[in-house]
Amino acid sequence: MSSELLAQIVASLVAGDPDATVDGTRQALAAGIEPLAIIDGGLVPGMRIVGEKYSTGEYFLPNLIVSASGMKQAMAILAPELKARRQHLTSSGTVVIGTVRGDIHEIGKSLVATMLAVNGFEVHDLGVDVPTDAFVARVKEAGANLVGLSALLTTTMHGQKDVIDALTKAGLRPQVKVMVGGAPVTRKWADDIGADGWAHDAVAAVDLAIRLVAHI
Ligand code: B1M
Repeated sequence: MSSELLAQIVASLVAGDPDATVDGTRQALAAGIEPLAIIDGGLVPGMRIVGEKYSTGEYFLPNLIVSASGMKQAMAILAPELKARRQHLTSSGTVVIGTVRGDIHEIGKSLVATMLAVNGFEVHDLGVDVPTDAFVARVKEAGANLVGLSALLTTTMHGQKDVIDALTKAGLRPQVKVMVGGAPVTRKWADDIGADGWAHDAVAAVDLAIRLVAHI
């Protein structure tokens, strides 16, 4: 019974049916399945399959967005349940992420944030148009070991360098890795501004994040 419900959740994510993901999550909770088991046995494997299909070109961006939305809605249902049971996800690392100052493009950054959360990162999503100092302050507050900087405009990309410089100035650079991304951002730009890594999409960002925190 419980494995069937979890399989349904996996299938709903792969099918890109957020309503079914939400229904399946509610049914699983009602059947007494622990929230962590729903995440580990339903949501995470489902999103992994979606990510793999995206990487191989079988799925496209809209598939990723729709499935991520289902995952996000399901996580919103499970978060208070986890809290009530005092269960915690094993954290792969703590990441502070946002779209840099002057830039309000949200979708790609949120996709990356969701995929990181799905893969066990504690994610502090600061949103869009984030002032440089806000990244620094939250890294200190959260004890983050990773910062993710998104920029979609050629005119705001330099905001990524500003954050890296500010982290250096605050003495935080040795304890935190920085990854950058966004449509105009390239590996060369990442190297030029002293970032630790660049990812071209949300799936690659998860792989990169895991590699970066392993080398701190
Ligand atoms: Co804007 N916009 N936009 N826009 N917009 C672009 C980026 C643009 C390329 C369109 C174009 O002209 N062809 C162009 C930029 C040109 C340039 O600088 N080279 C542009 C412009 C000019 C503007 C305005 C200046 C327009 C104006 O007002 N004159 C204005 C700027 C506002 C501002 O930010 N200050 C503006 C506004 C907007 C909207 C508000 C209307 C809207 C955003 C809505 C929202 O986010 N809530 C919008 C949109 C939707 C776009 C396009 C059409 C789509 C962006 C998107 O969401 N893509 C975009 C054209 C395009 O990119 N083809 C465009 C889907 C998303 C999933 O992909 O964000 O690339 P993306 O994220 C990917 C990867 O890049 C990567 O992973 C994601 C998932 O695969 N990634 C990371 C992203 N962040 C990452 C971080 C990482 C790692 C990977 O590590 C931390």
